[in-house]
Amino acid sequence: MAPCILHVDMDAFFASVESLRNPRLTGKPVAVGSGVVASASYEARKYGIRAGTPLRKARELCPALTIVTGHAPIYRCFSERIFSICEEYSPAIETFLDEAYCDWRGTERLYPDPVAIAAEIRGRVRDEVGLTISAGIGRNRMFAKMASKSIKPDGLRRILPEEEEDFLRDLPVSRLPGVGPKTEELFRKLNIRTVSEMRLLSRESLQAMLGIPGALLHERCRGEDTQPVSEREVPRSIRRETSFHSDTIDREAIEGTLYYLTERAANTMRRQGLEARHIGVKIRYTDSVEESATRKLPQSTQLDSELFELARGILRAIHARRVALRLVGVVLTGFRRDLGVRQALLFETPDGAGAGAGMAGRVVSSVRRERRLLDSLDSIRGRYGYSSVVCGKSLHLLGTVEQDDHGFVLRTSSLTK
Ligand code: DCP
Ligand code: CA
Repeated sequence: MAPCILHVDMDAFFASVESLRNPRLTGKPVAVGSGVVASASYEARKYGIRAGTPLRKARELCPALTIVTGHAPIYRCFSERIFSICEEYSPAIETFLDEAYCDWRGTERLYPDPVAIAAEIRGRVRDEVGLTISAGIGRNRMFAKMASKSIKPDGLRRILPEEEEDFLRDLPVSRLPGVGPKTEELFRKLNIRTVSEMRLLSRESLQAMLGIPGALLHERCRGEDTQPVSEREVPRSIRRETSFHSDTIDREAIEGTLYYLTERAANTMRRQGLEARHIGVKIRYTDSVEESATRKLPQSTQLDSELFELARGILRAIHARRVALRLVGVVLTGFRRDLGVRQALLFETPDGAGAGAGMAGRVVSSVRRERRLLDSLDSIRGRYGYSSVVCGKSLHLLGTVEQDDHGFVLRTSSLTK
């Protein structure tokens, strides 16, 4: 099963929504922002107006420019509608402000032609929401994102594995995700302009130049990408859901699946160095009735146990009818970068008493212990496949649900990544 990632990105997002709300703006130069431009219509970009351009400068560049103050809650409604269309085709999806990554690995039988599905999603977004999006398909997140960026606006492009090298070789370094203006300038001083020139630098020298992002760039200029595309990207949500092999009312099976999905979502979250504040659960009954609810954790966490405890509470509260379930799903939201525990771990001494252990005592050290356990689980799973360790409530799935290297073979197969 070759990985297949779809990246969708809304075109001139804020500006396009404003044109939709006020059709007199359609086709005109429009900028949304206060102080500086946050989003510029493609017509405004012809005048050199970009995100970050001070509004005063933008007015000079284009006296006919219409400037609109932003309406964040309205933009959120639009992106949610677009994401929910994407979700119909892709059970594993990570969303950001106006972009989403859909992991299609394992959906080959369902969708043999990814380009046709991406075209269908684009068509539905245009017809049902009224906005244009650009879509890119690739073997990993980086290629998917570069594909969509390269075909903007209102485009669709797939980069096949055999086309990757031609795509990358002569690409200016600035087009590689993770290379901003400052990094580009550094490379220019070294006379490095293209991706293949960047490959001449060893991992060590890239790391010495740029720190951790240097190691990422060492991968990316070779077409590999094991990390989130850019530091700026903190997902809005990470969701994992699946239908059951057959509709079920068996509590062990349902909670076992919920545990497994929670673990998978949390594993993805930890790989991105994040912790979540909210967790939501969704169920769908045999008769297609859906229920969902979200709850807030007392504090952000990365721990499977804390997330699952709350998720199970939500499940028990919303699964009120004695009717079999067809689907269960979990969603993590309210992310922030994981600083606390990581810092505590850094200062830890071998006997387990770290900086601050005296103050917060037992709680901190048990959080640390679980976090350390999860770190080793994550790394074993990274190396030997997800199924190398089965824990917690997922044990209930053993023997009833088939497993492969990627994990339990769920009915919605793209989840088994
Ligand atoms: N945004 C912002 N400030 C920035 C950059 C972006 O507030 N410096 C907001 C406004 C954008 C939205 O985020 O509409 C998405 O950012 P993009 O970089 O994707 O820009 P657009 O969607 O506007 O344009 P594009 O068609 O290039 O994706
Ligand atoms: Ca965009």
